[in-house]
Amino acid sequence: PDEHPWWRSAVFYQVYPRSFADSDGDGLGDVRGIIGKLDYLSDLGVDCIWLSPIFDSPNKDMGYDIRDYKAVLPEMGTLDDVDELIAGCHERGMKIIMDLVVNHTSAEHEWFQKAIADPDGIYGGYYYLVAGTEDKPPTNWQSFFSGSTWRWIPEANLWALHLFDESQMDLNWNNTNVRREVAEIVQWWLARGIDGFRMDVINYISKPDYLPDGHPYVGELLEFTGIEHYLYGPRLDEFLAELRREGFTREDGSVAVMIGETPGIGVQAGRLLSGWSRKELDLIFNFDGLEPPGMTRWHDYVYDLNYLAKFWSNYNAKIGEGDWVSLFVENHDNTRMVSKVYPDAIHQPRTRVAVAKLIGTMQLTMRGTPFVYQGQELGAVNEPFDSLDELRDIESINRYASLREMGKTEEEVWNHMMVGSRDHSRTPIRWTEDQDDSNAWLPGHERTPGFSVEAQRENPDSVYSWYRDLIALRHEHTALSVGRLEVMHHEDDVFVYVRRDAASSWLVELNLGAKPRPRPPVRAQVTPVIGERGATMTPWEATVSRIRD
Ligand code: ISL
Repeated sequence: PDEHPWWRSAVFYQVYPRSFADSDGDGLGDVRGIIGKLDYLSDLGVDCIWLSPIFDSPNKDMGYDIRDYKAVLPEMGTLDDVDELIAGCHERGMKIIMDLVVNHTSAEHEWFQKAIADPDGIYGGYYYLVAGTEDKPPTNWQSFFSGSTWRWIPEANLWALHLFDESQMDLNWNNTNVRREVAEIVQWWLARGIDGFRMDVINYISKPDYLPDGHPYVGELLEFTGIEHYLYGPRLDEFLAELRREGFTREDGSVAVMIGETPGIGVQAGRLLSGWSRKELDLIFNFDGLEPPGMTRWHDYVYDLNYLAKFWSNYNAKIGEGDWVSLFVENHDNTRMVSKVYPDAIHQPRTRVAVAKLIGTMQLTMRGTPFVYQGQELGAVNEPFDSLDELRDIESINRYASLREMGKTEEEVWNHMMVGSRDHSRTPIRWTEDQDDSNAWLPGHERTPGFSVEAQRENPDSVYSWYRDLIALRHEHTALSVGRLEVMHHEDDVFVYVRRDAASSWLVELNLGAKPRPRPPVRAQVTPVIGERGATMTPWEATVSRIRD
């Protein structure tokens, strides 16, 4: 293989466009807003932007329900704006990838509209349309966003499959036309200069032709009845390899980066999907680091960073030369890690800063490719929402309704929402101290002084400055990105490791807890470069030091 393809040492940054930057003040972030912040991203040290969907969409699932893959949502901009955005990234030496959401389309996509108008025609084969009667869905499958995976389409007298919301219709990848269309969409965007894609729930695309019931026990275990039929479907490897060849390969033979969002895929299955010799994906997102075993995003518990330390170091120990790890702690589907680790962070700005720096340090000095989610570099915390009518996410709204139907009290369900709602990480980025978001599509109330971009850029002790300095250090010294990882010590919240290559060696010392701890002795001579290094490790301390051999 390529010794180290560019994406191994890159720092990715996820932009959630509707909440990133709003250039025209209409309450919705837009493409011109992002263009206006490219210098910000470049100063931070971002190598590649991942743009959550900006395509034409009815926005039932905030753009993860695409109506037209080759058009931009008018409120977000135009294709010309996107061309300018791509050029702006490339001018600054950054790359940019988009979100490929092709497990499903919006029900408003013309393919689906044509399919239900003429189920026997070409487009009828694009989806899972099953004949039957309205009282009996074809299988017992449960959708991710509550209720059955089957929607009754009265005008066609058919059932249609949706693993997510009832407005997100699953494409039938066994159909060759579907696969050809997807490859063509990818080629079309590559021709515009896009450097690759993050591929939404891509491990779910292969399903059997005939869909059987899900096993009730499997459903109970994983919460989603039926999942064993598509979590790693029969033709998944074939479809990914084909898409790599037909879609992602450019005329000159180079391949645009393919990053799979792969919920439920563990370390070894992940290697089958992304090991270099497999010629399928380049990287996968393994979600097991976000919650310890037995926990989900909806459980109310305090996240222990020792778990993440073990998860990332064990992950590296289990893989081979042709495999690589993606390092992420947040995205637009998860609550803020600072709040998971320290729930009262919103009221304790100093601890909030320390915890945010600690998390960032582990993510940016561990072996793997970091994906920073917008706001992480500002120490963003969960949003103190007041009531249900402030929430926008379809998953939360559906879940709220179904838990109320099951007899839970309003208070119970609201507390549950405040634990796991995806809206926590979707409020607008605060660029200035006095920014007025009152007309935003999802307004935030969190207004702690000193946490806006404006304030943090001027403050050398801010979370922002810490991220910027760390990323710069990582760029300067390849030991910190692609170098070896040696765990020296992990006990009583103290996690110490070395990153090393032929050019330099680094010591990372982390106190993953709220108590001061003695610093484990180090034999080599070390000079702290990021953070301070006293005899005792302060609560939540993070230090990166150069080792002089
Ligand atoms: O929703 C889940 C469980 O509650 C997740 O496991 C889910 O499968 C995963 O987060 C998928 O997310 C992606 O696809 C969704 C979209 O809503 C998310 O925003 C996107 O990241 C459907 O397109």
